[in-house]
Amino acid sequence: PFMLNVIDHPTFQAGQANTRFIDNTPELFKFPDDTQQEDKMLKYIGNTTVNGFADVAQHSKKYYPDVEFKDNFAPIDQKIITAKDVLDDQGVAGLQSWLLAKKEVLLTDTTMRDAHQSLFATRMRTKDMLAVAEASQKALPELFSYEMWGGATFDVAYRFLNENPWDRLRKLREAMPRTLFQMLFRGSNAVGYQNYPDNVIREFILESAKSGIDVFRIFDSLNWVPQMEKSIQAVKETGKIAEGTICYTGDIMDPKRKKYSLAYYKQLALDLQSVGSDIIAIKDMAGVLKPEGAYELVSTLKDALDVPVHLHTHDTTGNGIFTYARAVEAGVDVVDVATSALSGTTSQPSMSSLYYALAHNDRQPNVDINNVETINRYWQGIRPYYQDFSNGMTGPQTDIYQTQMPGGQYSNLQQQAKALGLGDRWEEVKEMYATVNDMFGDIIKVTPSSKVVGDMALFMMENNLTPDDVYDHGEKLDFPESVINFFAGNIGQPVGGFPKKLQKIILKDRQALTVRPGSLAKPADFEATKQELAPKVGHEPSEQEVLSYILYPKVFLEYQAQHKQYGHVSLLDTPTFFQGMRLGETVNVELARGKTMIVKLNQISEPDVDGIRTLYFSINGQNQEITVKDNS
Ligand code: 3PY
Ligand code: ZN
Repeated sequence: PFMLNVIDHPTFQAGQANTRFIDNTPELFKFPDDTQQEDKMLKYIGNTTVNGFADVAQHSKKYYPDVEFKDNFAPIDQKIITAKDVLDDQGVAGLQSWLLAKKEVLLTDTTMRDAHQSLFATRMRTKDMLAVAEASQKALPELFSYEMWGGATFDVAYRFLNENPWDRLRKLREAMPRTLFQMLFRGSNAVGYQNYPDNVIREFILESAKSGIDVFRIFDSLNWVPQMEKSIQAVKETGKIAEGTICYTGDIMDPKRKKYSLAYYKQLALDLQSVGSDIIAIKDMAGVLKPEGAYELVSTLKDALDVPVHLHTHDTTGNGIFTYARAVEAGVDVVDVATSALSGTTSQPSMSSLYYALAHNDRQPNVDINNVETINRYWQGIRPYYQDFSNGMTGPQTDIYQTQMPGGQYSNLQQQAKALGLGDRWEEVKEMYATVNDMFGDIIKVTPSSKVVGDMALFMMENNLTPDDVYDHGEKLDFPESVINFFAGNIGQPVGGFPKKLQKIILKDRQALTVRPGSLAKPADFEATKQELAPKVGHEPSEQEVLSYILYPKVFLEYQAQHKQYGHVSLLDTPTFFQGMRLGETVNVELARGKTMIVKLNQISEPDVDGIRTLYFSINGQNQEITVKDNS
């Protein structure tokens, strides 16, 4: 097949194109690389059509939104100074003063990161973000920032979406140059689930800053300041914003729960400020911060700190807006919200709900609510694309106050449970999660410590173990790797130390660390890694590729192999990417500006004796067959 490049052609643009046009204009078909690209794309479509996509049901009809989104927004008014303008022109101190002087509460939009991580297992594709990126910047220039990178998006992009996360950052940056971009960074665990050497943490931050991140929300899964300090220092080298983070758990208003008290959080915030945080974030990852608790905590921090305070919650219990309203009264500077269609339950509270909740309040956010609604209609249109990954939560879950499971973990752990055949025992999994937390001594639960608790809960369920079984016969059990690592001190020291008895059972004869793991880790040798990687990828690896390989060697190489085989599948529309094609259907793939591949699926043969099916396509009107092994 060959590539049709008619859109840019002068004859076509002059409206004189007819069927003869193609025959008379052979120069349009000379794109040797495109042939390869097309073949790869067809292979992907064919394979997905025949064998489906992991965790996606075979739907007889594909869903597309009724109306295509059009960006009709005017350019940003000249009078408006965005937060990004302030940071770029006046630096971090300028931005801090600008924030502190604002009367209204500012907003971070988490739609492109935490919202989809928390609602549908982080599966949102770059294509669906890019379609609305430029419009969002024009529609909502008053927002503080967009959280659109980090957390689980990094590995999920490679692992499940066949996408390069660095490309996502670059493309969004191009589309939204006047918007602060924010990422979630797990301190010494970077965007992974384990500790990395200090020089890897530093390089990752430098490269992310260079590629477009402005605000680094840095947390540690055990609230251990030494684990955040190196990251904060690295951010300071870049002139970007270091948001040191306290992860909230427990209930400061409950006098019986002494471990995580108001005094504890206040001291933690002061410590984070003294190691260089430019903003302090309160990260209520499970959504257990109750309204009065929010009022007390924010009031206390606003009194104690010199830097702005940024609050993050999840709406799992249905109380998110109330919590924010009380935090706003207490003087919080910024809060995290998501577009309505991707808000609520395990995600953030809705941007437009908060806007209306604060009507007649002098701190009501300054946004154009009609624009908020217009952008939301886009997201409403595409949300059904991801239905198969959704956690199925249809209303508030107040049992979260007991289980304390982070919103960002909920749908991911559910997928893990399903994969182990425990899908229909989800309620029990949640109870076991709370039981394991008690066994571990009531720890802060957020990635990766939350994953340790989740892994242990699944392990106990799978093996029908009670806590007593673990205490009585633990020496005979092969505990999950992550659990052993946790008790060995490899992700840090929990508040109040490890429960000694359980630690002994899990570690057996192994010694536990009591110091910061990064202080012992051998620095990565970037040059040697580059040499090692080059033959594996077949080219000289970029800085970004070296970092990705260090963080996720296996995942990264698998992505490379997939990419070699299937090419730029991130260009496919999302329904086709997840569901392939239906007989008789036509799909357009825009390979580059004005270069569209028009794919029609005409027929699929029965499998032959080896299970091979032949798929008959036409590509831009030319017939083409491919064969696919049917794995069913
Ligand atoms: C992450 O680390 O990915 C989180 O969202 C934690 O809440
Ligand atoms: Zn979150």
